[in-house]
Amino acid sequence: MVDGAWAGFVGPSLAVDSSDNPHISYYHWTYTGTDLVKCAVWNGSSWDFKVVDSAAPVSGINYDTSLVLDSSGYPHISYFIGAGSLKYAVWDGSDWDITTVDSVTTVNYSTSLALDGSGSPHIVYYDDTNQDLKYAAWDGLGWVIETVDSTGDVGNFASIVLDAGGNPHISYYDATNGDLKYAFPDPIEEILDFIEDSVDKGTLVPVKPGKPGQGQLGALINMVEAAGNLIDAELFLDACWQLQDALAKTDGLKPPESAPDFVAGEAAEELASKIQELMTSLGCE
Ligand SMILES: [Ca+2]
Ligand SMILES: [Ca+2]
Repeated sequence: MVDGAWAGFVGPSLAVDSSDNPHISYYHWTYTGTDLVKCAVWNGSSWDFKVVDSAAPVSGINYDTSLVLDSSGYPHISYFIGAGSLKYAVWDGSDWDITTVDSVTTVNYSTSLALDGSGSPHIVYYDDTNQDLKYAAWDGLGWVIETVDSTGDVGNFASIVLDAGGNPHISYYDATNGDLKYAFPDPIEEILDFIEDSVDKGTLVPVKPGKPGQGQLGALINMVEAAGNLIDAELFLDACWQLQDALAKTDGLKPPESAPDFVAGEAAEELASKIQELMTSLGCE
């Protein structure tokens, strides 16, 4: 037994360090009005207990913790506090650094945490006000929060892993349809969204004025969509040719090195680098 004394235990999460010692995060319900988020570590002969957060009131409404160890073996934990805050705690060697990830909505039930190659946290959780699946990532300055799925009651019991490129892959439950679902970022959709947003903001504009310019913008969008269809059909070499074509229209280079560009503006360079990144991930020559 790890911990006891009439405590209720909810939302445990387990990780094992490089010495094969287990670390477990969990809620310790005391039924005295001061409930605890704790982290227990096996030191080789007994359990060490650390209180992560003692501001977890109201036994029973906070549900889940998620624990990951970083390359130094320090625990990172996502968990819920009270009726409306998703928190993220990191052990820095002497103390817990705690930040609030999302406090706008009531968030309850489940969370899952992963660390990317640079040690930055990526967290998925269920927003039970809107019954949505949400995803928060630390970008070095703050939390970038996205709603991954919002159709019906979706997002509970989510689990996240990051692939080698740092992209999130998420499994979760769709309670409206009783389905298990899987979400991952679609780079084609991201590029198309980026084009649409940039055109709306005026940071991406057709090089040619009037109808010819609109036609070229449409052609560029068609190239990206066609590449997406070829990727779906696993015709990666053909997708590479399509993307190469799209890149030549956005790369800021002119003949003889490259085709004339269809679009310009301050977002053009970023668009080109997004296309280039996708080509790299597909292994295009
Ligand atoms: Ca919803
Ligand atoms: Ca060009």
